[in-house]
Amino acid sequence: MVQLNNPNPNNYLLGIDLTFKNPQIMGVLNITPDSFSDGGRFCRIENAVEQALEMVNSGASIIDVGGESTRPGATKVSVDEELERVVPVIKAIRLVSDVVISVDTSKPEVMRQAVKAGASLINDVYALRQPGALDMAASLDVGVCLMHMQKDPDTMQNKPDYSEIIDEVGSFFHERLQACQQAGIAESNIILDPGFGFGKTLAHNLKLLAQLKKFKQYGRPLLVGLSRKSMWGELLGKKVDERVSASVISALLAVINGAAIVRVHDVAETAEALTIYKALQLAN
Ligand code: 7PJ
Repeated sequence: MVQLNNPNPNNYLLGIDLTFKNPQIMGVLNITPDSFSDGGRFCRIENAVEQALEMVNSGASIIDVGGESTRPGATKVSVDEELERVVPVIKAIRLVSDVVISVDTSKPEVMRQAVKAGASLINDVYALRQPGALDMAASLDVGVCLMHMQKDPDTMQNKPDYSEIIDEVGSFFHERLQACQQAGIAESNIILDPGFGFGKTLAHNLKLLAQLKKFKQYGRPLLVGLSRKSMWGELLGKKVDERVSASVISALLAVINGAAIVRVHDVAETAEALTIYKALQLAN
């Protein structure tokens, strides 16, 4: 695997200590027309804020606001539509809470307006590979999560193929860290994510989780999203609404294996698991 010469020991980002000793919960807030009751625009925003506050009260320190689904086959959303979905919600959350707000987007203009509205982390499943994204992230000077994905959301689950997945994801991190450095993005702003389910088979996902610690050599906090993913459907034969246990158990395993942040839907349940984990660490 490619080694970085100077892994940056500074893991204090977004006002949070992002070491494995202090694992953080990122709560998922999807803003799509069908994700909230159909009571018009204001009702949608109010609903989203309520859901965000509930996640904060349950133990989330980051809320990830997303307006475009990245699931295979999901319809694409225009810049204007995505802006209309996420910007009012980010503004409204910012008015009532100082929680860290992350924007799940790959579009430079959405990054710009989301940060202006109060977001301080860009969560980009394309790892700033879309035109203009690197320069935009550099100019905004906020946190950036670089996620690994093989191919794109429409093609990624069509025979994912690696000669050595740990090496290939590691090389990708190395390449993106260099691209960020060249664009002028501070290394201390960067979080890395192996991208579970994004161009990976069940076997690939399991290997990444089992060997997650290897990615700590890059010296950056690791973010992991395993919540409700189809890999649990495949392994356990569970439908999406029956994957809470799998999600909580795998979030805990990810933290034990070095994740600094877990991106989850079931915040309260995950917080219980992490509270037990932290209590055990203190007792040791
Ligand atoms: C991830 C994500 C993930 C990061 C999604 C889903 C699919 N962002 N956005 N990592 N997954 N950073 O939640 O099932 O794993 S959307």
